Amino acid sequence: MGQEQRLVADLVVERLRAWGVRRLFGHSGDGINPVLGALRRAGEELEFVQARHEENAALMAVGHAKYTGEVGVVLSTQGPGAVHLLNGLYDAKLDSVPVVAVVGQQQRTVLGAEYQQGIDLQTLFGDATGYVQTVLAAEHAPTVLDRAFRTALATRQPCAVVLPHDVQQLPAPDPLPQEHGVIVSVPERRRPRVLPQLEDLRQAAEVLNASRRPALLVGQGARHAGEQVRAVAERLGAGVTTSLLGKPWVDERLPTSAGVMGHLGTSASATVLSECDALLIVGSNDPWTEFYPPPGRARTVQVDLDPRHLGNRYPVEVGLPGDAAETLEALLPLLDPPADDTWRRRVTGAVARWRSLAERRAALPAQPLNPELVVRELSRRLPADAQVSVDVGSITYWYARHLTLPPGVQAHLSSTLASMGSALPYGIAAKLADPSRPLVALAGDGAVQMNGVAELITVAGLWRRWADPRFVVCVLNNGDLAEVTWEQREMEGDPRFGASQRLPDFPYARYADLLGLRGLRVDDPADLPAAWDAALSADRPVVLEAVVDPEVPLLPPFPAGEQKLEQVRSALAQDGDAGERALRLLEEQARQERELG
Ligand SMILES: Cc1ncc(C[n+]2csc(CCOP(=O)(O)OP(=O)(O)O)c2C)c(N)n1
Ligand SMILES: [Mg+2]
Repeated sequence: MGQEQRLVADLVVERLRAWGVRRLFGHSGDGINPVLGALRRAGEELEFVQARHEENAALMAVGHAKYTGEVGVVLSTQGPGAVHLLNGLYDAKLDSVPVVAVVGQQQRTVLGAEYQQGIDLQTLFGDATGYVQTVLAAEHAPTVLDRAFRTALATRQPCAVVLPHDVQQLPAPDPLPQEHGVIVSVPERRRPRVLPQLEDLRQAAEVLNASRRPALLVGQGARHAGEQVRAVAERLGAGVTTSLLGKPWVDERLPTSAGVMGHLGTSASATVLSECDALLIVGSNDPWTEFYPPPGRARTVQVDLDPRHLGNRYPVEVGLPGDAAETLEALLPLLDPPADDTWRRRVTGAVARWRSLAERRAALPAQPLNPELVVRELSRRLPADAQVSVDVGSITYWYARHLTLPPGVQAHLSSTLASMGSALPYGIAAKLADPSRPLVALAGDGAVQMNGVAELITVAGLWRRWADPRFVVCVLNNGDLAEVTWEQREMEGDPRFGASQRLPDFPYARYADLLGLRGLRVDDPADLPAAWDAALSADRPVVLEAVVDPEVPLLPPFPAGEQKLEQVRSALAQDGDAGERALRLLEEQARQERELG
C-alpha cells in the first residue's frame, strides 16, 4: 500500500484530532494495526500512551475525562483486548463520564463465525456503552465517529467505535458523495444553557424558604458551581454535605461543611442529613440511600442536568432539570435568609465535633501506623497545585474523612462502580494532562498488587519527560483486603476469612528502587512527617510504603455505626489476637464518639 494513499485509518485519526483529542490511551494488537500506522504517520499531533493492560488504559481514559472535563479516548485491539476494556467502560458509565473507545475487529468476511479472536463486540459493549457501532464501510466511518463523540458528550457515557481490520485499510472516501444512504457529518457540538422553568424555580424556593433546618447534598454536577453552592448555602444557613464524587467541588474548610455522606462519610454529615427538614440535592446521584433523611422528614428539591436523575434516589418534591451553576444562580434571589441561627449553630457544632473526633481517631496508636494518621499528615502538607488520585479500599474512607483538598485541587476515584485499581491509571492520566503539577496517588496494597505494580512500570517509562517529576504513590501496606474484612465483620457477623483476605508480602518500596524510582518505607509514626516531606520534594516519582494496621475499624458514622457494634464485636471475638486488637480500637473509638456526644 503506497504511503500517499490515505486510508480510513488516517481518517479516524484526523477525526479524533478534529474532536480535540490530543492524547489517547491504549494497547496494541494486529486488529487495530492500521490505526496504529495512521497514528505513527500523524506524528506528534496525537500522543499514544501505552498502558500495561487495556483495563488500565480504559481507566486512564476515564481519569483523563474526570480531570480535564474532555472526552477520554481509549484504543484497543479486537477480541481479548476489547474484553479487557470493560471495567473501565463501566466505570465511565456509572460515574457519567464521556469516553470513546476505538476498538479493532476481525475483517467483515469472518464476523459471526467464531473466527480467531472473533467476539461479537456489538453485544459485548451493548450494556457498557451508550452507543456502540461497527463501521461497515469507508463512508460509514465519519458518521460513526462523530455520533460516538456527540453521544459521549451529550449523555456523559462511554461509546464504542468498532473498526473491522479490512475497513481500516480501505481508501478514505474524500469527499463524501452527497447521495441517499451517505451522511456528510461534521464534528460540531456546543454546550447548551439548561435552566428550569421559572414556575418550578419558584416552587423550589417555596419549599426551601419554608424550612427551618435546610441541608445541601452536593455532587459532581457542582463541578463548575462551587461559588453558587456556597452562596445558596450561606443564604439559607444550610449544612452542606457531599457525595464522594462531589467532595472536590466544595470548600470543606467552611464551618458548615459537614463532609462526605454515606457509609464512608463523616458523623457530621449523618447529623445534618438525619435532622434536616429540607434537602437541596445539587448534581448528585449518591447511592447511599439509607443515609438520606428519614422518609417524610425532609421536603426535597433536586437540581440535575440529566432529568433521568431527578427522583432517582429519593422522593423529591421539586425536580429541577438544569445546569447546577445556572440554576442556583437563578434560585438565589428567590431564597430568604433564616429567621435565626439555631440550625446553623447546630450544624457548625456537629462539624466541629466531627473534626475533633477525626483528629482523635487518627491519633489512636496502632500497629505500627494508624492509616488515618498517614492521610492526615498528607492533608497538612498537600501542595496547593497538586492533583490527587484515589483507589478503592479503606483508603477511600480515609480520603473522604481526613483529606481536606485546597481549592482547585482535584481528586478522583472510581466511585459508583468502586473498582479497585483506579489510583495508578487515574494518576497517570492526571499527570500527563498537567505534568507541571505534583501528583499524589493513594492506594491499598491489594489494589497495588491488582494493577498498580504493573502501571508503576508505565510511570518508570514516562517520568523523565515530566516538567515536575513528583508523582507520589502512597501504598497502605496492611497485608489485608481490609475494607472487605471489615465488611465480613459488619455485614455478615463473620470473622476474617484468611484465605480470601490476607495478601502475600511484596516489597513496595524496594520495587520502586528497582524501577529507578525512589522507595520510602515508614513503620514508625514519628517518621511520617519527614517521609511525606521527602516524597513531596523528591526529584523523581516515589513509592511511599506506609506499613499500617489492618485492625483500625472501618465503621459507618454513628448512629448507623453504633447499631453495628454488637455484630462486629461478636465477629471479632472469633478472630484471635488480631480480633482483640481490633476490639480495643473499636471500643476506644466508640468511647470517643460518646464523649463528644
Ligand atoms: C475490581 C474489584 N474487585 C474487588 C472489589 C471488592 N473490594 C473492595 S475494597 C477491597 C479490598 C481492597 O484492599 P486493599 O487495596 O488492600 O485496601 P485496604 O482496604 O486493605 O486498605 C476489595 C477486595 C472491588 N471493589 N473491585
Ligand atoms: Mg490492604
